Amino acid sequence: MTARLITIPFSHYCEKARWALEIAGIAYDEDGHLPVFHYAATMRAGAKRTVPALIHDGKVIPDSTPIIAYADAQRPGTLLPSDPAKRQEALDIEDAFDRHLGPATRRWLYFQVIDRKDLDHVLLHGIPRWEALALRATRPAAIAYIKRSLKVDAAGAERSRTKIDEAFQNVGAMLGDGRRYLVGDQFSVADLTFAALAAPVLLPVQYGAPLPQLDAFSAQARERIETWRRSPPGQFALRIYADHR
Ligand SMILES: N[C@@H](CCC(=O)N[C@@H](CS)C(=O)NCC(=O)O)C(=O)O
Repeated sequence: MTARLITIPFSHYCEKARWALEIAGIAYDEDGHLPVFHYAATMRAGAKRTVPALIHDGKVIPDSTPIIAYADAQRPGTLLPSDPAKRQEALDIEDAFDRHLGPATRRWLYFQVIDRKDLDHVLLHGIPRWEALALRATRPAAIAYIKRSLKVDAAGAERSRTKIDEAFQNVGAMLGDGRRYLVGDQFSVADLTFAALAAPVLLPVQYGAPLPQLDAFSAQARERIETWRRSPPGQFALRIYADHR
């Protein structure tokens, strides 16, 4: 039966899940919502507050990490290495990106674009029409809530920039030996997670939902994005997108 993936369409954790389901060949319908509006869908499904959440064959699978494990179980070896040591290494790398890189790229991007009404097409893609209409009235309160809860301010964006640089340095060090993939000699959850969670600052064209275009950013932010894109880890993530998305 077709699965249902509850998302905030532009969310990079949701991108992780979409990508994994597509690689594993699990057919799904995306049930996209605006931030905060998504609570009704996740609560109703009995998932956590956060998205993505997958509903399939009567099972509720919250969080991108179990969703990836679930996807791999349908087609073993496509996302998780079959060798136990390599599998653990890939899962540890995924966990580190989930905890550090994901929040940092999200906050950095939000800081650049959250007040930009001209970028509403990014927010409004793939959500119910009533939520788009409701956003007109709730926008100031919703933006204030996101800024407060995710610490979206200049100091937070600068801390996030440092964290992104650190994650890129770590990946750069791993790639220094000439490897083509982060773990072993084939694509795994580690590569997918790095590419998806770095996507908000690399803007790959293959991303599974609209992202702002490079020319929508300030000159300073554009320069940052171009620096990240040119770096070996940025090039690596863009290649992973081009070859595997
Ligand atoms: N560990 C979770 C993190 C997901 C996450 O942070 N999702 C955000 C959207 S990017 C969310 O649902 N935030 C709503 C909230 O925290 O209330 C995963 O990997 O799925």
